[in-house]
Amino acid sequence: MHPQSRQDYVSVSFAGQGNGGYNNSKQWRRKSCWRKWKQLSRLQRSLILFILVILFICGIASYPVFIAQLRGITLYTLNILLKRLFLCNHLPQRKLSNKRGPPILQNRIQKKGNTSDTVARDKVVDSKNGKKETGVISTCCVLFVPDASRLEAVQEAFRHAWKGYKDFAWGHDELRPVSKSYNEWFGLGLTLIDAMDTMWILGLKEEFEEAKAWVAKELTFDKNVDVNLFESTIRILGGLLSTYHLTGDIVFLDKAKDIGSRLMPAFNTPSKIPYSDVNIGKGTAHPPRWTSDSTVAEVTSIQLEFRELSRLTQEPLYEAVVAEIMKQVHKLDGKLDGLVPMFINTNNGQFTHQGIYTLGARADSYYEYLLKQWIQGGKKENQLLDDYLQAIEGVKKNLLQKSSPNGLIFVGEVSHGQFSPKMDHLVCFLPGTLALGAHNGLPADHMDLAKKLMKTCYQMYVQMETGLSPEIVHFNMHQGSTRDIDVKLADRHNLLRPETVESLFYLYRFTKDHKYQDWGWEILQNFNKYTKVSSGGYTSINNVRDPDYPSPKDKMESFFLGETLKYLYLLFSDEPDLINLDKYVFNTEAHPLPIWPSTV
Ligand code: DMJ
Repeated sequence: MHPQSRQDYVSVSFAGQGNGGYNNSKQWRRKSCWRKWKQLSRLQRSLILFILVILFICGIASYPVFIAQLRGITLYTLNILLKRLFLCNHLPQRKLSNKRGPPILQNRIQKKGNTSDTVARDKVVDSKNGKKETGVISTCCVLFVPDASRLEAVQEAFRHAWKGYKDFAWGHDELRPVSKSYNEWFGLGLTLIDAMDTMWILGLKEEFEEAKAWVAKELTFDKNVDVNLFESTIRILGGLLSTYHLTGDIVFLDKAKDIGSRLMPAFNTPSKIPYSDVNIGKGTAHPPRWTSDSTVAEVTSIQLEFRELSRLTQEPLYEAVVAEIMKQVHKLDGKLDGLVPMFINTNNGQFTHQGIYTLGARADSYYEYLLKQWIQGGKKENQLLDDYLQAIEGVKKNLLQKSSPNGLIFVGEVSHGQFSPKMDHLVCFLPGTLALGAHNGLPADHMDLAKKLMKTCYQMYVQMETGLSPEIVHFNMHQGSTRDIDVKLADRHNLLRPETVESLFYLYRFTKDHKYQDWGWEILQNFNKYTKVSSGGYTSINNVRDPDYPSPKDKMESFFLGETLKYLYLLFSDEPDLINLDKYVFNTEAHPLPIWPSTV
């Protein structure tokens, strides 16, 4: 702990002191109070002031009209004041004034600040040569003042995204916000279904009702279309099941049963490892045209949804087909200390293209679903837990490294025995998953690692000119590097992905460390700054390194509404029962499914 410096105190003065002349008892009492106050120790005075300020805030917070007028500015100012008064031991290192506040304040502050950056970020300024170097600064321990404006900012972002979808892409899969049109992938209203439970969680009743009416009246799966088994399971089946659980409305369960049964032909393969694609109208399935392989993450990340469908329908077949995959993968040769290759053959059930091990694309959610199935089933399925624990040891042994110069811990890849310091943004699901495991009784060092990786994922945003992460980064490991993170030209895009804010949500839930909320707040502001399209919607961008022209890709992925905004809202909420993590487990598309009640 650093001693508090003088500048961290606010001097309080009282009018009328020492004027003398009055001698009534009121005066005397006032003087005697003042004498008593002065006799108190500094700590006692601070404590009393602290309590008074808290009472003041509670008073304001319970007065809705007042709060509505002062929201954003008052709470922000009080927050800073409180932090300065009591808890900011690292304050001198950190430019608090550049970090927080509603946009209106943020703009003012940035104009005053000495940085030309348009985005608030943690930077170390080397005062000797005046050069800016990016680095990691310990974050100030903050006192949290409930900030309703952050929750409202997420609702506002959702409404803006929804407006674009409603105006230009209603009932279609994805919004193309720049061209004010839409993109069809499966032709099943993907964005709308993915977003239903988000609207419910955000309390957007009107929007929810109009979407529900569409599901009830317009949504049909009786269509001659090829859908990807994994994507339609996590987004459509998962979305319908979770919305059913949150609302109790049977229409969602009926639709879930319908799509679930139409996906079943995918499992009719020689090996029982499912094909990637199903025609839900014809009842046929097939692998991609160029191969008979399926992706390992895809076939091992449909289990939460099919298991839940079995539980709800009392039809064991759904669970049986996905359990068979886990059983086979558990026994397969070709793993590296519990780490799996990226492809599996649907004819012989063996891993193919062996030798590449990653926690990124094509393998990521295999690890996530080992842990989450174990949690969903009441922590009884030891094989799933063993595979998860072994895999995390495999990550530590083979994939974990430190960057130079700032020593960021990152998860790289192994390709045919060679380590590559490449990390996908997708890997940023891992801090959250590790934290969830630790919360469920797994080793405490999983939480330590979660925190380190969380910092790295945040740095993947902070160190970019837009404050938004690219799709893939490469870490520098050699001594003498001047920066930790490099981005290749082809990897500079941002698809509005959720993984970092997802992990921030878990880390905040379990640690209550407000820096995670502040990090998420910065990210939301940068999404607003660089990806918001004025006529409605948000767009993926091609270049996170060019704040002047991030180059819109003209596509709003359904997971921006299904996951990114949902996790941001939950991150800013201090209500542990808003999706209680001891009662629900999120599927890999952020759709909460119930943890099964114990039958013992
Ligand atoms: C989502 O569809 C899911 O989170 C999936 O697990 C990974 N890819 C996207 C989001 O990035």
